[in-house]
Amino acid sequence: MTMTEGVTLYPDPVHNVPPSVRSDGPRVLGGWDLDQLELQGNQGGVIPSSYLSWLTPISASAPIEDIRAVYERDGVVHIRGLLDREDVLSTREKFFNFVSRSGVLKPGTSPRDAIYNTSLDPSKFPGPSATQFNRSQNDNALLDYSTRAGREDFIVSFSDQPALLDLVGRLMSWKEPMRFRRQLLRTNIPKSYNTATRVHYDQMYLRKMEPGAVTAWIPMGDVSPVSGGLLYLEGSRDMGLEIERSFLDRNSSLPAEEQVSAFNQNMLHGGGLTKDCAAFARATNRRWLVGDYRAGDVVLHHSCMIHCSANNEDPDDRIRLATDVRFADRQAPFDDRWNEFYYAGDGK
Ligand SMILES: O=C(O)CCC(=O)C(=O)O
Ligand SMILES: [Fe+2]
Repeated sequence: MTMTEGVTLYPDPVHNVPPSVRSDGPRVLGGWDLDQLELQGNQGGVIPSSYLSWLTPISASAPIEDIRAVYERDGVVHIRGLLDREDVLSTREKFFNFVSRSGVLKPGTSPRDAIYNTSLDPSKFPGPSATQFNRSQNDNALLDYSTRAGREDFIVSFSDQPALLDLVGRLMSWKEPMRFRRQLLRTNIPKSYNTATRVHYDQMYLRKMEPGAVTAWIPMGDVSPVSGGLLYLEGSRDMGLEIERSFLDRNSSLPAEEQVSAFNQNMLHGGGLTKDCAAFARATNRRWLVGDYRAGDVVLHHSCMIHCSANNEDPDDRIRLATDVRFADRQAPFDDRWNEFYYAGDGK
């Protein structure tokens, strides 16, 4: 692997994990042309379009065997229309009503649209992942209200809806599927740079359990390919597994608490593998899978699947809202750190 400046010293996965590059599908989907997109992650500039491919959705009404086949092959499955669209949009509305005291919404616009007040400096509203270390410097009213919203019944019951738990349980054939209480609500402000979700896999935050938890990433509103949705590195679950095994080796001489931390001395400061999505694609010779997400969709990914988010370049200045909720089998050992409500700087 070529080390590019800005890419952290993650263990080199190339020797042991053969790339499983998909055959090229269509470049144009739903009117969006991959070769015209100028997607950027947190750092590293525009991702060359040769490193982009589509994440294609499967209908929620498909047989569970088909959904499982995609999940097992790809480490991620984008399920179209699992949740009631109107319910998702009304939860989005309730959320933005709740946080509107922070002043982020453009005056005179509706909380359901959640149009950003562009007279404010977008760098003032970093989301939860920017605050792991420097709570005081990243303090902002939007994050405070978002964190409080995460404990409100309208969010907890949204995440607890049976359709989600039921699907994950059937997908994984777990004895007793459970949802972790900790969940993040991520407001990605349009045209805010160096704040997108860095390149990571979730297992680094779940080190008290074996890999295999499932994350449901839920867009709470439509998230078009330019509106800051998640990008998944194709065929990267096994790469993530292998990288994690190397980290566990490196961590083995650290104190027990440090070993399970995603922020120990062996990790990139602030967590993750790198902020440079373009360099990571080049270094691993894989493409980022781009989704066209709609309210009602749910994306399920394996805890070692590598992902990041793109900047939000929504043409209407809509704030991207998404939540990530995680599931495991209560009958197997799980990481109990995840059963507490999230608060900014909780270090997980
Ligand atoms: O919404 C994001 O930007 C990040 C979400 C994420 O990393 C996850 O759901 O695991
Ligand atoms: Fe993640």
